Amino acid sequence: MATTTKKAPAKKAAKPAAKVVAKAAAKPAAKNGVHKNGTHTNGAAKVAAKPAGKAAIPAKKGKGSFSEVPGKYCVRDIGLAEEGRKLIQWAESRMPVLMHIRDTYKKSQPLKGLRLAGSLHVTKETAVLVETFAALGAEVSWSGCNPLSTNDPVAAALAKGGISIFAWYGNHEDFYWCIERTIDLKPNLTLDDGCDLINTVHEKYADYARKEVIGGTEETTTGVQRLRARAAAGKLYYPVYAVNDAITKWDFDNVYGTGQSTLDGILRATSVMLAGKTFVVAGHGHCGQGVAKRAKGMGSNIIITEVKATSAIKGILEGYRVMSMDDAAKEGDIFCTATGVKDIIRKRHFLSMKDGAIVCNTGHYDAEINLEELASISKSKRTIRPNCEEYTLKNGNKIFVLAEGRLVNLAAAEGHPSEVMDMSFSNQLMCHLKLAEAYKAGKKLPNQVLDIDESQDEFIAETKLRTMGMSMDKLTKEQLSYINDYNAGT
Ligand code: RBV
Repeated sequence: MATTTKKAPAKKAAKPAAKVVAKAAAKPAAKNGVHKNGTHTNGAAKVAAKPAGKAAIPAKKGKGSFSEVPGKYCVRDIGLAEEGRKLIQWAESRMPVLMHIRDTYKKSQPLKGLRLAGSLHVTKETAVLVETFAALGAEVSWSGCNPLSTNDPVAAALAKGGISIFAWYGNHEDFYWCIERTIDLKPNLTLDDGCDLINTVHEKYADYARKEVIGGTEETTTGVQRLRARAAAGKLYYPVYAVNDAITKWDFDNVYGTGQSTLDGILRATSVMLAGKTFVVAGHGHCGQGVAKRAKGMGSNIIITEVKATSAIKGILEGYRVMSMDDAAKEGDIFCTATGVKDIIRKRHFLSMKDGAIVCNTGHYDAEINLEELASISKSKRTIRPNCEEYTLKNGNKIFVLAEGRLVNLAAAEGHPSEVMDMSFSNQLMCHLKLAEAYKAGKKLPNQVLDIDESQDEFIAETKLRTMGMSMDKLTKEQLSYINDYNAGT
């Protein structure tokens, strides 16, 4: 396969770009406390380097039984650890790039002395990332980034393996409690998926964010949008890499990962036949493109709704129909939102839908389908099967909502496959290596949303290809000078 990029391909990159030299210990622990008895101390008091003691931790609201060691972990059932360990091993065997980086750096311990808090879906793939951070020397604390996306066995395995983790499936009441517990570790690196951790650190512990946090990363489109808004308002207090915007993330994870895992979620929650159905995809960005492609592959007839003309044209040229949601609402059998915008499906749409329509969302937040308005026009609601709720409208029609309108691919299935998360999470890891490297070299990065270097994408893509056993062509000297020759013509 020939490469036709503008630039010559990078030299064989056997090592990731970041050259982090391990030091015995980084800076001493934070002087300005994040917490003292659960409140921000505004830098006045000296606080312990360890997480707050049992007495200082506020009570959870969540009911049911937990396995908990205060200040260390809170998961649903530590007894599930063995089951979770097998899932993690399964993912490891399908994430060769991440494992390669782990092997490359585990001796030099580039993250030693650093404390990293993460808020990202607790899946088997995430566990491989978390354990890689720990293998490279970081002290890690973790929480989920969605109430319905934690895999309890995986969370148990991480806890049993010594990771400080606060996460369980169905965590509606204590979502921010868990994030706060990860901040108890006094992180100097943060890793987000959707900005909930960054927002908490910035809004509640601004002084701490300014003084003690070296930098962070953000995994997803919605989170990057929020970060850019924060930076534009002058309210971003430390540098954050937009991992989502790496080519090796969003051209693959967002398209193929979302495409497959969203259909997986819909099928696990409904088991409906997709062939012959009219499948409405709201939003034809990277995620929507993935969903539409895969639904078409299963025989559905696709309708796209869009606000952006170029994305709408892409839909038309794929052979789909494009129309407003007002029109699509009357035709669809299955609706999936992938926009990152709120109120995509609302009352008037539900009222014009067919009896039996299925509605779900694969955007990061649960704001895309207005369930309050659906409830207001319904006379009853019941659960049909896991992640599938039937609303009976006052007009007698039934509408089925999957996974409470939350990310259907993570709530009703297992998120994206390991093979694609391999590249996304390698980007995460490499960005943190860069943050650590800059910090240890005494270099201050700007408090901005930072782009991903081309060399990082090239390294990850080339390593991925190699692990897939693929070969590539290389431009010859003559080809290189040909493509750079402005005089070459017919
Ligand atoms: N996502 N993670 C997984 N299996 O761990 N699956 C999906 C997993 C991430 C994905 O990168 C996307 O940007 C984000 O979830 C949306 O919250």
